[in-house]
Amino acid sequence: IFITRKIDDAVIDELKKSFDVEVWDSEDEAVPRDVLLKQAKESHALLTMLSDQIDEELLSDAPHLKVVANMAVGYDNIDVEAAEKAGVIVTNTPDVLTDTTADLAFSLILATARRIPEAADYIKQGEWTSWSPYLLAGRDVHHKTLGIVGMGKIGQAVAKRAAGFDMNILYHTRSRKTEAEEQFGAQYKNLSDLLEKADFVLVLAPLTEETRGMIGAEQFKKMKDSAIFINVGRGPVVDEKSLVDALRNGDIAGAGLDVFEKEPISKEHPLLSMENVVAVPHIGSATTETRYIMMKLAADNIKAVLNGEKPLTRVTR
Ligand code: 8YV
Repeated sequence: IFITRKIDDAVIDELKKSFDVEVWDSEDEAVPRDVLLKQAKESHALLTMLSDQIDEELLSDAPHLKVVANMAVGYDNIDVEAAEKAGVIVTNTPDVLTDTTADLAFSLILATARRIPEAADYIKQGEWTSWSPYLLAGRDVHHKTLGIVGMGKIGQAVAKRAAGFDMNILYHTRSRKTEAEEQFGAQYKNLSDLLEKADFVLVLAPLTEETRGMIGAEQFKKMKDSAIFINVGRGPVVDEKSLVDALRNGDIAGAGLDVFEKEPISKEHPLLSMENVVAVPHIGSATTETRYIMMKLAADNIKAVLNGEKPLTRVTR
């Protein structure tokens, strides 16, 4: 088994009881491509991260490979069709990160609307020397309209949170989610209607051929100029240049971003110097509790496949 990042020792030790395990011994540096290719050639299983590209080139020269266990719910880094052809099982980590990621999405809504990072900075810089009525005045979240684009499990968990804030919830997704309609009063809308009506537009869609570039100049133009745009799905679902333009032109009021077209985003990127942007480095599922459960689930998937059992959370097309 090759693990492409240093993960929790307890998870590694558990695997070591039954298998030969090698770990790319870095917490913050992705495994270099040549090392990954070499390991794929020799391994029966790979425990991978979003930063590892599992493509045709790798899969065509991995004669022993049986399973790729991605430590993420998304798997846009993996060519699932090529894996299927190569007889390699792909697994992901759904469900275990749903609430954690929904918490982060809602935090970004609140942080952006109430200008929390700006306000925290203001006080730490010693700028709070007097009071004024509109000092760091933000926008209300409660009773506003939230439009969720991509209503999977995380979207529905955000809807639950939004209902607690008395928000009006709209959603757009591939198939109707009647449970969310019944439980949280969410209303299904076509994308255009949702964009026109929402005070907060939250993108949670996965990256697929259909969703790539789904939110661009035309979509930002449809949003209210008071709208706050949040992306906790995947960067390339949004045309980032159009997002920058929309923020510069005042087509929208602000943005809260956990994901970017290119990650890590460069320090010079215009989004990072905008006052009305709250940016965080893809930390949707990053709590110690949830990351441990994700590692464990990825390892358990590998264990199952190598023991000839059914994986717990297999990705199917
Ligand atoms: C990951 C994610 O943070 O699960 C996903 O699809 O985007 C995140 O949970 C992460 O990048 C770990 O690979």
